[in-house]
Amino acid sequence: MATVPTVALEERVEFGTAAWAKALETYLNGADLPTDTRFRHCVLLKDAPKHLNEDQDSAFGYLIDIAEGRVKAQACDCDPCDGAIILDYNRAQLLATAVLGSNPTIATRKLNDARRLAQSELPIPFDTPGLSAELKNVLRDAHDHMALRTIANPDVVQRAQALGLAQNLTELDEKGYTVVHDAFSEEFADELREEAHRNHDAAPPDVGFRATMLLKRGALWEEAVIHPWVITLAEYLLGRGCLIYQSDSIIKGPGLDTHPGLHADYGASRVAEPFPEYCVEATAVWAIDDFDEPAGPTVIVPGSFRNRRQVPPGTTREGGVLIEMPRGSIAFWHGASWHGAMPRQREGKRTSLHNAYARFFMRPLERYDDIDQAIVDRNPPVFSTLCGLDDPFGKSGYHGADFARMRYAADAKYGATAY
Ligand SMILES: O=C(O)CCC(=O)C(=O)O
Ligand SMILES: [Fe+2]
Repeated sequence: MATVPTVALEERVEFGTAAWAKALETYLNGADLPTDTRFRHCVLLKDAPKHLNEDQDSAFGYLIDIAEGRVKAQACDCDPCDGAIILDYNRAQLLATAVLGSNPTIATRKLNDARRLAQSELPIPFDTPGLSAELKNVLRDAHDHMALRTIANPDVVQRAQALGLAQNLTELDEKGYTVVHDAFSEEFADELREEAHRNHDAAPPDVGFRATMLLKRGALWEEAVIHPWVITLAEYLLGRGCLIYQSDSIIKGPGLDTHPGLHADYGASRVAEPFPEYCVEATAVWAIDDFDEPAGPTVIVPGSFRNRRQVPPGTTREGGVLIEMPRGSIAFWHGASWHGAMPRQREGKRTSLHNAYARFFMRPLERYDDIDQAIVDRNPPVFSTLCGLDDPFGKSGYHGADFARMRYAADAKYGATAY
């Protein structure tokens, strides 16, 4: 039986919509607010996707108004609006979909990370100066309650453009790979590195250079797999509803040659040739340590995804381009691309995280449909989708398919390819 998340599919909402405001209002009305609480937070969201704001000349937004024991959360209709906060829709949703959790240090880092990816000092209601401790706590819990229900803007191209990823989409179209820089903080890199080395050190001898099945091995890998820039690139190539195909780390010590020759990541799935014109699998590689030449970086043949076939045996790395990138960068490639990695030529170790994603009808290498419910329940909806819990596969009963999930997948346009 596949794991069933606590938040039902019907409870999911798009950020800033009337349904989103209603869910927030319901939550706040059930919360324990001091009777004399007064709070007003009005947000106008610029550049919302067209399906939410047909009238692109006006901003779209929401209002949280708590006064005399009544809570209103609704579409913002105050015009002109005194003191409205004006935010970019797609950037603000990076925070709206970030579940901060109960550990204050991690919550602060997550908040900072969302702000860094948004390239904006996004205000958040619970940080409004002068709030009572009670109100702050209620608003903080309300934030996570909503983040657990909020889906990312389904208009992937509009989302990518607003997040500053347009050039990355062009590179994926033209070369089959791209690199996003400053994609994660030094602090997060340190946490990932420490945990990766702990996993590798705890492994039996001679198991190789990989640690796999990471989504069942700690919260920081969960956080990494839903990186909003990476998810945007993945959904661009693979369509909405894409799955995690494999989540693993690699630690490469001096002289180690992990990937001699070239390969395509389609290999494990034995995708029939010619490969489909659309992409079925794509890989993100996180440089947790620098990927410079002596570190043994990835090497890739630009445009090789257009060959639409496996790499002929014996093909060498000659003519490939090194993906050199500083720690904190993430490379992302179309899984039909011909690539390998150079041997490490100096002391020390290259630590990397490899998150591969696949179109929703593919069979992933790693199985997560039986993942602990507590793991799914502490993450936003995209995590459940990645684990394969939102689609109908493997969920038929004796009296038919899981039609609710089949409908959800159709309504959410799973598999539709933007490029
Ligand atoms: O470690 C590398 O640089 C390349 C690894 C690889 O081929 C992959 O993650 O698909
Ligand atoms: Fe590969």
